[in-house]
Amino acid sequence: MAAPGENLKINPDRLWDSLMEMAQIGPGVAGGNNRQTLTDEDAAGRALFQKWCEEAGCSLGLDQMGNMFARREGEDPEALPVYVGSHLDTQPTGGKYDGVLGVLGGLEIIRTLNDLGIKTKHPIVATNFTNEEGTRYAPAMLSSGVFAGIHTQDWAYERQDAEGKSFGDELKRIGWRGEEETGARKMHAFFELHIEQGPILEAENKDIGVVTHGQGLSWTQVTLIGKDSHTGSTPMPMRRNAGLGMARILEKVDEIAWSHAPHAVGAAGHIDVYPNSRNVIPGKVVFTVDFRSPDLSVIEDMEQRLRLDGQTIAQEMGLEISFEKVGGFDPVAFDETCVSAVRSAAERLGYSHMDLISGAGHDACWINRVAPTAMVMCPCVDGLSHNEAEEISREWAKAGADVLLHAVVETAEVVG
Ligand code: HGY
Ligand code: MN
Ligand code: MN
Repeated sequence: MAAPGENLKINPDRLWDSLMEMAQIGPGVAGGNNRQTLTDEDAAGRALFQKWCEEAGCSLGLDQMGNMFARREGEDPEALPVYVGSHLDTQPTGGKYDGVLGVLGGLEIIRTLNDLGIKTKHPIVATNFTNEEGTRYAPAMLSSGVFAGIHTQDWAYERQDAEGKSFGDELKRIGWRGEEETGARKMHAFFELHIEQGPILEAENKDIGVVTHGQGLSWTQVTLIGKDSHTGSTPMPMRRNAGLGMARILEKVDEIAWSHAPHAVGAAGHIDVYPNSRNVIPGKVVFTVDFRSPDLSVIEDMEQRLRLDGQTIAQEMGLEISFEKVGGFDPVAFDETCVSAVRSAAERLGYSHMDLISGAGHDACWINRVAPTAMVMCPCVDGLSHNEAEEISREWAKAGADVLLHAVVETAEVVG
């Protein structure tokens, strides 16, 4: 496939302006975003994305998981499209770029090709996957997971948020449940532009991460049952303190992850304490342990040790313990042809680059099961993400979107 000329570039100001306009929807309290999936804010962000795509001449598709597809026609309507996208939903204290850069980077490609009157053999489809974050509804990457046949749609519809509202009901309530069968679409290839969400690219002074692999993820929800009792009048030997049990288990989680240094990581970000009253010993805690590693055998070892150590601690303290696997995927190796298109684009455009393993999970990790897939990453300041202070430079956004443009256009094959 002929590579595009090095002068083919996106419009960086237009991309940046779109990022800043989208960031106005579902603002956080500290400069970032709280546009959680299937909220009214999510609906508003979707509507803005749809408006922009229609203005760019795209035809819009929507599947039964709310995944959005904005199609720019190719010269060969029978050719499978090249998809390019990510997610618009954010963490409760999320940044302006996580996911959004990939969705609006896809739109910017379509806008740029329109400006230049460039035609491609394969159609190009800008994409927004529902509920990548997995915060309001576990697991993460839920809708790309249904699209790739990992989860059934019925199971996904039954997921409940902390208030007991189901995914299916909320998707319908915000009016973004489509008719298309989820996963019926076939892809020629899929590309996702994403901020690194880690410190490597900035530390190595590289503009572009050529993502060859994605590390695997494991989410185990742990429930500990003790006994609510008075924090003042209950003698220490009589306490069944589920909160203390959790603290001891989380110490073990840290120890287990460190035992597989330097690549493994482990922590708990979700913790519910009941009754969560200042003068009641917690009788119940529910928390989710997030383990990750590029090596599947390391993930399996960490999961096993969590269960063994958790049972020992619970037994010693007279607590009941149960475990539920609530999310996870194996380490991912992306498609070599697509990865090479990313790498050669960075070289052609003169952007510093390095191969990278993605530390975070992404929709691309599931789509990689059903189509040749690769990712482009750009640095973020101090490697910070899932924090309202998440920041990138205009130059990094431009470099990432330029490389994405070249990889997509090369794969979609310019004609005429
Ligand atoms: O959890 C993840 O890695 C992604 O940010 N959802
Ligand atoms: Mn993301
Ligand atoms: Mn995220």
